Formats: sequence, structure tokens, C-alpha cells
Amino acid sequence: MNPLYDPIASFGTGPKPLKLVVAGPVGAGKTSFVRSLSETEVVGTDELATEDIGKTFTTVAMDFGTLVLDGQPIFLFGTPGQDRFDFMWEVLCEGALGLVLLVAGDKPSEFSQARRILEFITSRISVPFIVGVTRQDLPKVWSSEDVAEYFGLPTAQVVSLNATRSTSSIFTLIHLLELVGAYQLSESFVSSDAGLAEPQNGFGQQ
Ligand SMILES: Nc1nc2c(ncn2[C@@H]2O[C@H](COP(=O)(O)OP(=O)(O)OP(=O)(O)O)[C@@H](O)[C@H]2O)c(=O)[nH]1
Ligand SMILES: [Mg+2]
Repeated sequence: MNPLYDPIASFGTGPKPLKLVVAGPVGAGKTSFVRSLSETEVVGTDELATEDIGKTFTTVAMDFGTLVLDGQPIFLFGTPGQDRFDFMWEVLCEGALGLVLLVAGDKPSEFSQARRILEFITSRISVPFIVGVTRQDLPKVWSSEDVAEYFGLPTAQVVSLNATRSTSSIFTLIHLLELVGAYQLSESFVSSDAGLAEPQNGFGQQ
């Protein structure tokens, strides 16, 4: 990464950035979500997994990306999925305006772990959240309605997405912001091409 890059300074004296956090079990799509949305180079901490977690790389500290949505800067923090880094869940959620809890829709065996993560965070920090059900592009995936029933949440609090696609991720983000009352789609946003500048990393574009 460019050592001179400073995403905080790059926002200058404009509106105060909103802090949002993405949590969820290993492989739920947290890093993918941040990468698909960020307009700046993502600060990532993915390393070779030292134990069998079903994939080669895993986040060991955090992901950090930024975007500007309809004039509003957003700082996006992804958490590690593994329990042994649970101290980071609390650290990263400090001061967050909202939380996206991602669950892989084709891995119902991990829903209970997602519930534990949610309880871990919400029992320590009061933060509004939505649940995002990823991997909707794959077969045999749970619907957002079924996941809402599993978590005992209103259907409006659960959305389906493909975390590797920027257009899918941005609507999840907007859903969270609308839910927490921090954002209303402006007419300029609606009439523009999803209102989002293309991510500069070339990742996750439709
Ligand atoms: N098809 C599909 N693949 C996805 C989706 N979300 C994530 N993936 C893939 O799933 C794998 C794991 O995604 P990551 O974003 O690394 O998952 P993570 O939640 O950050 O995982 P940890 O950091 O280990 O906790 C990657 O190969 C992604 O490309 C999705 O919605 N659809
Ligand atoms: Mg990750």
C-alpha cells in the first residue's frame, strides 16, 4: 500500500464520516463486502490461515475501506471472523453508527456462530444492525425471509446480497443507513447510476 495514502485526510473538512462495521463468521463475505464498496485502496490484514477453517486466507485484524455515498463519507470496518480475534469485534464496533452482520446463506451450520457474534457485540455495545445473507448467486441458499425467522427478526432487518458485487453491497449499505435513519436516497442518487463511483480496485464490479 502507498505509505503516503491517508484516507482520513483525504476527506478534508467536509461532512463527518459515518462509521459502519461488518461482522460475521469466517467466510461470510466481510472482506469481500468492504472490497466491493471501497473507493479507496482497502487496508486489509488477510493472512494464511494457520488452522483448517475451510479456506486459505483469513482476516486477522480488520479491513478498512472508504466511500462517499451521495456526498456522505463512510468509513467501513470489516472484522475478523475467527473467535480468537473476538477482542477486535468490540474494538472495531466502538462508536459505530451501524452494523452489518453477514451470514453465508449456503452455510446454515454457521448461523448459530453468527448469532453468538451478534450477541457478543450487542451485549457490549448498543449499535443498530441488519443481517445480510450472502452468496445469493449460489444454489441452495437460504432466503432473507427464512434467515429473519431463524434470528427472530423482522424481515425488514434482513437483506440478501452477493458480497462480491458492488451494486448488491451498496443496496445493503443503504438499507442499513435507512434503518438507522442516517440516510435518505436523494433524487440525484436515484437518477444516477446507483449513485456510486466505481470502486478503484476493480474488484466486484458487475
Ligand atoms: N459467490 C459468492 N462468493 C462470495 C460471496 N461473498 C464472499 N464470497 C467468497 O467467499 C470467500 C470468502 O470471502 P471473504 O470475504 O474472505 O470472507 P470473510 O468473511 O472476510 O472471512 P474471514 O476474514 O476469514 O472471517 C471468497 O472466496 C469470496 O470471493 C458471495 O456473496 N457470493
Ligand atoms: Mg475477512
